[in-house]
Amino acid sequence: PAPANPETTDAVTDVSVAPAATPLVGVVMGSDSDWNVMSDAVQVLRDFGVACEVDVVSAHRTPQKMIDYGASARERGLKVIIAGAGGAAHLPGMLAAVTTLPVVGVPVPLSRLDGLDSLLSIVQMPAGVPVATVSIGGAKNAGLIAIKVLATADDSLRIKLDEYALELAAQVEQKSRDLR
Ligand code: RP5
Repeated sequence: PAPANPETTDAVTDVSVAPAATPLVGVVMGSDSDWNVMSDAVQVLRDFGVACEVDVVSAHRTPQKMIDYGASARERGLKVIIAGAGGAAHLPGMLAAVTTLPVVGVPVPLSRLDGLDSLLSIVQMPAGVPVATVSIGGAKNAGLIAIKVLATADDSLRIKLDEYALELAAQVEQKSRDLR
């Protein structure tokens, strides 16, 4: 069974999604088994206070749901879609084919081939149908890309991103001091 709502499933109790606000980012994955990777995207969105929706949408097992999801995403108010899948990972590309929203693809590593199959399936899109592909398992960066897209029209998010960058730099400096 798919974790359509992360607040209601045991596997995802460590991440909650603000239910009240209109979701700006759709986080979808090909299987509930992708959640361990994709929860990183939801976590960073939550950390920045960005409302998102989470669903399992399979290009192969629920193709009509996938098309409906992509085709309705903009009118439902989403600004960015983050799509993760593993193996023959067609979900991000197929969503990109049916929406004008930016799609960020997350290659999910499976036990065989270590995610290289997922990466190549997602990154090798034909010209005209782009998917912004992050690294294998890079769901956190997918969330940050979505936040950066939203920040182009939201100064409060831009300020949070500036603070985030400062914090990253401070962490590096602290680790450097610890080494010395
Ligand atoms: C892909 O197949 C999913 O994105 C998942 O990464 C992979 C395996 O799915 P399960 O067999 O675990 O449901 O479509």
